[in-house]
Amino acid sequence: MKLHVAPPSPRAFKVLAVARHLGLEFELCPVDLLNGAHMRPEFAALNPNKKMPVLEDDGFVLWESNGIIQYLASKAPERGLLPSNPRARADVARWQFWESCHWDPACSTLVFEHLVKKLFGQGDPTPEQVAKGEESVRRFGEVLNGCLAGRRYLCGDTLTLADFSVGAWMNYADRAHYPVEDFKEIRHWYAGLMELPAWRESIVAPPF
Ligand SMILES: N[C@@H](CCC(=O)N[C@@H](CS)C(=O)NCC(=O)O)C(=O)O
Repeated sequence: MKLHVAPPSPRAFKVLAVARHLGLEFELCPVDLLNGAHMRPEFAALNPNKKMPVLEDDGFVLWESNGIIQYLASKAPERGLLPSNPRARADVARWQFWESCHWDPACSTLVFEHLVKKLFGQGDPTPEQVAKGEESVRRFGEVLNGCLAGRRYLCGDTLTLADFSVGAWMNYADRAHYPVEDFKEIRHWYAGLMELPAWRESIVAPPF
């Protein structure tokens, strides 16, 4: 199995962390976004969106990070990252959709403004964009913080894909200045995720 990833990205992180947590064997194929490797025809043939991450498994090609981690989880169903009980499974799916629709756009706005722009030589953060990102992180962070109250993990007592999808963005909370200092439940939950060996192993020093 090949994982085409740019490891500093949270979207790559969740894929790598889930694969490692499950002990799956894979070949890490780095995608050099800085040098436009994702724009080359051979990469576009794998993902016409010209975006990483992409999984290749014996002729099967899959893109979209949340889709990829669902596929990885299905290789080790006994580990419970994607429960089979319909309600528990729907709860995990709910948080993964929430991450794609709300949390990713909120956090990635701040990651882009504070970190990525510098890396690509695109100038200083744009104040209006920073304000927009902060407002969204506050709005959706409040939801996340409230739902985490009294829970060890996002969907209850058991670690699931929801924690990987949503938690991946927290790796940049300090560096990208997310306004989450007052969200104690989020901080506490994230500290627990950081104790997972696969989580720590998948955090790489960002190139910025
Ligand atoms: N929804 C996609 C987003 C993938 C994505 O935006 N990847 C970025 C890097 S974090 C990328 O490859 N960007 C290159 C580009 O858009 O040119 C996922 O979760 O897999």
